[in-house]
Amino acid sequence: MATNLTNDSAKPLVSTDPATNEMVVIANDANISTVWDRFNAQKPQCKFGTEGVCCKICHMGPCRITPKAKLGVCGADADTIAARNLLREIAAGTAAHSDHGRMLVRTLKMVAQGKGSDYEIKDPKRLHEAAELFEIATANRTDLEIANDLADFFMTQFSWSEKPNATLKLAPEKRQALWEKLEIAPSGIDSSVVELMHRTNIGVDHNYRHLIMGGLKCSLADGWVGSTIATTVSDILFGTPKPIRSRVNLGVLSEDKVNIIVHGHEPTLSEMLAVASLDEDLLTYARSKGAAGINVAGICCTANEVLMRHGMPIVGNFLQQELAIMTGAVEVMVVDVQCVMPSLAHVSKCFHTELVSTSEIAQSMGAEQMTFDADAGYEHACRLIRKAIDNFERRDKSRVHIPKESMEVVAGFSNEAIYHMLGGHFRKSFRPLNDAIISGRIRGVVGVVGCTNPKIQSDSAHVKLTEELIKRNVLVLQTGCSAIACGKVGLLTPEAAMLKAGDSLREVCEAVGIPPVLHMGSCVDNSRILAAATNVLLEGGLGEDLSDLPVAGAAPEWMSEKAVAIGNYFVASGIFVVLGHPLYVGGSENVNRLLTEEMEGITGGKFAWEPDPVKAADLIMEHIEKKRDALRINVKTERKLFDMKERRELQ
Ligand code: NFS
Repeated sequence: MATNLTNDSAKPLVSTDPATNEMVVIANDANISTVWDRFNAQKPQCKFGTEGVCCKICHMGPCRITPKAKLGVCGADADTIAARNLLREIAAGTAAHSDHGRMLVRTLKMVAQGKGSDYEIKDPKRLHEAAELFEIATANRTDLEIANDLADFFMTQFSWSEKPNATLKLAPEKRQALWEKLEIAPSGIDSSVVELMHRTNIGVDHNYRHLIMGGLKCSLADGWVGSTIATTVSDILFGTPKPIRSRVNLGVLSEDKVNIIVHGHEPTLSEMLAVASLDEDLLTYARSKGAAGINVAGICCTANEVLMRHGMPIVGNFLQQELAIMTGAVEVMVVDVQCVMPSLAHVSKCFHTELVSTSEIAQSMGAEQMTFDADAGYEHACRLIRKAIDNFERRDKSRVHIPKESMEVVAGFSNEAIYHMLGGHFRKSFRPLNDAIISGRIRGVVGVVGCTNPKIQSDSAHVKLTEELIKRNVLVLQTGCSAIACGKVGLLTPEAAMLKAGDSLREVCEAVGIPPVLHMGSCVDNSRILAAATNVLLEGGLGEDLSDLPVAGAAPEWMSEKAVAIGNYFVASGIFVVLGHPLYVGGSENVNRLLTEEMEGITGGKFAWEPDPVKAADLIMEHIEKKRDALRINVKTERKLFDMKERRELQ
């Protein structure tokens, strides 16, 4: 039952995206509840939870810290409780990204063993580069032999080892040394997650500082290990992304084609669906049922994966998943893991949409379970498409309502693609970018990433912050739902973004041939942002460690535990991170101070909480200019105003 709906004129709009707002009205009229209704029904949200001082780690509780009861039953204070709660979020986020990575390694292994014949090594160059990096023999060996060893090697990165994780060596040497000195270099992904679960158990680690450092260690196992592995293996199996054009927003759904939405995170099945949607037999079958074709489009990070590699359109970001079904034009929604709302089953029952759950570890009540078998990936994809075609006849045309909005985007800026665009095709080089940063034409580089969240007007902060940054001559790197938000307003078309960029950023972008906002992929692809920062550093002239760089990260509308892990691995990597709303640590002054102030003296990175995107941009610029000053690249030159004669001479 829909209650307290927004989008009547008296209430603020739920989003800055007109397509989203339009669909919320449709939901209201149809009396179908949305994420915003449920959010309103939850108000006021629990203050103890928000402040991180509710503890239910043991069954003497639950305990809540108040001015009257400053200790939990066991004696834990607000610092211990807030830190422990944060660590458990980091563990969950790390587990999610890394298990996604593990699934991909399993697929790589399968391919290497000659099973899963529908998959192949799409990017042998990336395979060889990765193998050489990790000292796997390549000479006189087939790609499959190399892939087999690489898969085995990646698998070893999950369990505990006496040595730090091998992929940490992708970080700058000085950073690796700092991690070792701080004793936060992880030595296994699974073991790091287990260690956090152990340390936060009743009666184990009680020192909030020690706990937080433990959290950073686990987060590094996410960013520099699990997510890095996920990105690398995806590139090897499915191809390293190159710039590609497509469209984004609900308007990409088709009135006359069979619409199939892929939603979730693992690209293994969606890759096959993208390929199978071009199958002539299936297209003929679709036509025989009165459809004009087959339209596969995505939501959340699966969308980013198939966008970057196949140019498949994106239906929307996290908060648009229910609305997509409410268009009445979706035959099948295929879901796997992460960011899939349990409410989808209910919404799909109100329409003809079939919700199909495909992961062996994730089921939805009310969804049909068709567990994906990568060994027969293509056949599985064909079965799903046939199911969608059969369902097309059940579509009630009178209930179809597809908003017209869809925007052109260019995505697919992997580091390899950026190298290529910077002219470093023959010699890998980030030189033009570094020169632009050193000369001040580009002030710095900022990753704007993360989710959408009903606590914030959807898309508004992503778009505003990105616009503010490019206006101030900052190059923006994007992933996840943030990239989708900016895509919807045209910020991912180089042409439109150029118009909004500051003069000197625009000139550089035009000269080197990159747009001012670069879509780098899904959320596990935040590992690409770490790699980009490392590439800039290695190119020289901008310091010796990531913490020296004029860079920052921001997640203005985040909501997931995965975002918590990401924020922490950026901070552990020496990067300043601005979140649009705080982590659940406000109830502990000490933990809050450690994360937002003292951490800068420890890792070189720290957090700030700032809901106002313009103020967030101010904070980021202040940080960037501080770093530029420290690098002594902020040589102040008198600004000279030229008269016409001088201008002509210049030209
Ligand atoms: Ni990231 Fe990608 Fe989106 Fe947030 Fe969810 S889809 S993994 S967690 S909501 S950005």
